[in-house]
Formats: sequence, C-alpha cells, structure tokens
Amino acid sequence: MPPASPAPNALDAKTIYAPVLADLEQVKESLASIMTPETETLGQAIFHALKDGGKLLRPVLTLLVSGASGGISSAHVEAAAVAELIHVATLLHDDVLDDADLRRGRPTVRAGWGNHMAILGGDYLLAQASLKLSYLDNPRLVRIFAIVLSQLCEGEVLQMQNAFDFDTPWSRYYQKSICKTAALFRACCESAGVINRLPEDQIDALKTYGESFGLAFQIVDDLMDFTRTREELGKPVLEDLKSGIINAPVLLTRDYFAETPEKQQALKDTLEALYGLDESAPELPEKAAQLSAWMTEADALNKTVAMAQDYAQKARQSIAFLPESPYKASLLGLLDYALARTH
Ligand code: GRG
Repeated sequence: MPPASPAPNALDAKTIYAPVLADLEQVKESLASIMTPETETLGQAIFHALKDGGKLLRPVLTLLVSGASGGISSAHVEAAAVAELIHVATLLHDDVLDDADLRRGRPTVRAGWGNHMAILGGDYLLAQASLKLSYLDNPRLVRIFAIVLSQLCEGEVLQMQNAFDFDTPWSRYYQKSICKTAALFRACCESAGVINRLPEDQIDALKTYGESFGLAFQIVDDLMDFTRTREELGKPVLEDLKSGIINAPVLLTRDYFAETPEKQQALKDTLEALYGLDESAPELPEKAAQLSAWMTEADALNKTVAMAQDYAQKARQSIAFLPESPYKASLLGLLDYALARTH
C-alpha cells in the first residue's frame, strides 16, 4: 500500500512563490548575467546547467525569509543567487560522482559535455558565487557559505562511507543529511537574517527552520526513491538503493527486524543483490518486490512520512516569532509543499 500523503492539503508552488515572484526574476537575471566564460564550450555547459528546470528552492527560501524578517534588498537577491550557484555546482559534481546521465528530466552536463567539463563547470560556478559574495562586502556571509561548501564535501564523503553499510547508525545518517542537504537551506535562512541585521537569537531560530526544512526535504527525497516513477523524478528510480545508499526507509525496515535476525539477514541479502543492478536487469522486479514486501511489513514508508512531518513541525514552530505576512504564510506553505513534492 502506498504511504499516507505527507501533506494532503499542500498549497501549489505558484501560490507559495507568489510573494517573491518579482524578486525571483531578479535572481534569475543575476544568474544569467554571471561572467560569461571566454571558452565557448564551458559557457554552453554552465548555461545548460543554469537553464530552467530546477525549482529554485534555495533562492525562494532566501527571499521568503528576507521578506518575512524585515524586507528584501538587492543584497538578498545576490545571496539567493549565490545559494543557487553553489547548489547547481554541487549537482554538476554529484552527477560525475554518480555517473548520472539524467537530471530534472534532461541530460546532465557530464552526459552532454563529459566529466571534465562538468567538474570545471561546477568549479566555474563556485568561482562566480565567490565573486558575487565579494561584492556584498560582508565577511560573515563569506564565512556562512565557506562553511557550507566544506559541509557539502563532507556530506558527500559521509555518504560514500555509509554506502553498502547495513549497520549505518542513525547518527551518521543525520550527519550526512545535514551536511549534504540541510546545511545549504540553513545557510540561506541565516544569510537572509544576517543581511536584515536580526538579533542572534532570531537568526538561530531561522537557522533551525532552514535545517529542519532541509531534513524534511531529504527524508522525502529518500521516500521518493521508492514511491515515484521515472517520469515524476526526471531520473531513474531506486537510484539510491542501486548505488548502495542506505536511506531512511531502509534503516527503518532494518530496525523493525532487529529482533528477528534471520529476516534481517534476508533483507541484507536482498539489498546486496540490488546493489549495482541496471534498470533493465531481469532480477530487478523480483528483488524490488521482495524489498517492498518487507517495507510494508515494517510500515517503513509511513514511518518515513512521520519523520519528515516531525521535522516540518519543528521548522513551523521555529518561525512562530515572525509577524504574520504573506512571506511567513509561504514559509509555512513551503513545508507542506516540500512534504508533498513529486520531483
Ligand atoms: C562543493 C561543488 C561542491 C561539491 C561538494 C558533490 C558534492 C560535493 C556534494 C553533493 C551535494 C548534493 C548533490 C546534494 C543533493 C541535495 C539535493 C536533495 C538536491 C536536489 O535538490 P532540488 O530538488 O533540485 O532542489 P532542483 O533540480 O529542483 O534544483
């Protein structure tokens, strides 16, 4: 049975993005006007990556927090662009590490231009992010984003180290998820508060919103590996599983069978049989069905939904101090949107 919907009455993206649509256009202009590389091929590769297709969640979050906590300035627009440049750079590098040919329903840069161009393109975008930051003349913002870059690298290494490790402790799962996903969302919220010169306790509350949002987002990402189609995801299904990533539904299933070692061992064997399987592998449907049956027995997908909802609730509570505004309403709506997303 499919899991209960994490957010049955979620607002649509259009409604949530509405308060910052004009500012988001400025972010897009800022992204489109980064220094064009003199080498044409590099230019083609990075503009392919920056072209529409992504949800622009990090800029939207930066702008909504800015609007909800004092107002949106040109510095916020530039910080939002920095966050998106960093995000897209990590995607370019990630696709190299994962040998991924499809993202957002389109060929990846590595598929179109090769691994070298994807790595250099990612580096170029990071350089452009640094350039933008330098114009903001605020060392605290430089620190926020420098720390996040280090965490992104560590998150990726943690994911590699956790891979194929059936005994991965939850603490390592959370550490990986914070570094790889939640830290950048947290940095968006922090930078918005810093630019608005908020008191430190309020900046801390915004950071809690960003990190909790990011964890809920990552947990839903884990769920989608099992519940969405290739078309919905814009990339192959069971991708985490096939590359050995032990995500939240798998950890919950493992824990459920802690008292029945023979079942736990059978689960481990099935996972091992799934690792590295191609989408067209004949044994894939049978192994996937086997795993799905255990997950149903463990109620793992519903438990995953509940985990994501808990983090969304934590995020919700952390912004209770913000005055009512359309921006705050969208920040609340964004939580349900992240829970209900399909891609
Ligand atoms: C510092 C450049 C650099 C690399 C560090 C490769 C790497 C090392 C880190 C990878 C981090 C990574 C890919 C995290 C994924 C986070 C995630 C859930 C991405 C999906 O985000 P969406 O759904 O994507 O917002 P769209 O396509 O909407 O932009």
